[in-house]
Amino acid sequence: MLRLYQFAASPYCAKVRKILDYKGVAYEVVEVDYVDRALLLAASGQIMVPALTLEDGRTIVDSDQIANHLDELYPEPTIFPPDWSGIHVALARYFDTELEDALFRAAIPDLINHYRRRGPAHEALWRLIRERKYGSGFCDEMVREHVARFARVSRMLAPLDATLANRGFLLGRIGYADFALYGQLTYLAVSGEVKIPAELHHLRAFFFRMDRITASIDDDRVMPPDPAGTPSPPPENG
Ligand SMILES: N[C@@H](CCC(=O)N[C@@H](CS)C(=O)NCC(=O)O)C(=O)O
Repeated sequence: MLRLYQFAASPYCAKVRKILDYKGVAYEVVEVDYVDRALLLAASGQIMVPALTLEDGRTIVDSDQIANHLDELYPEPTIFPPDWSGIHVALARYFDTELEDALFRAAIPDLINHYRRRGPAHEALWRLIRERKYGSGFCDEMVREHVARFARVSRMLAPLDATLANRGFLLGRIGYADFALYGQLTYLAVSGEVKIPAELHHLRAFFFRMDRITASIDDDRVMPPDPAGTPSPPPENG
């Protein structure tokens, strides 16, 4: 069985989990302790997640690399629809960089609480790593600016909400960009409550639609109704 090393709050790990679910590949999750990454280091030779141990015993890292490997190893159903692969990759790159940066900043109060619940050493190390990267005082600054940071995220997400008004997935048929967007949106669910703004109801419906993907999706291609009562467009229309 495949083994996924993850941090529960990592958007890149959420992307990989959902791709595995979509492909119906069985896997087990190893929740890596933020302050003791010995198991991850032993398996992958480095200390970042996601890392995935394959059936042949190799462990691969980086969600893009993992996605490509999984599509080669388990080609059906593909996450790179023929002729649409390039645009999926380009969109996913934007979600995993620029959109990630904005969502991460908006999620900082919830991320601090997430790591605080795991203990003072977890919170302290998490903050230290962020402040080394973004400068001292960064985390508290993001907490103070939370309203503005959240408003910026809403503005960035609005065109995606509009895109999803008439289709189930970003480019019609489900593909890599949908998995990347879903992963990044999990930043807005770190607290357990889904905080995608209510006015972005197509995007909220998309999130729940992706959330419900299990190995059974490819068997019948039928989605259960969206929780908000929004009728689901057919999963494939393009
Ligand atoms: N480009 C990588 C990014 C992975 C990444 O940034 N992982 C974060 C968790 S979201 C991590 O392991 N950070 C190390 C740390 O927080 O110490 C990917 O797509 O997998």
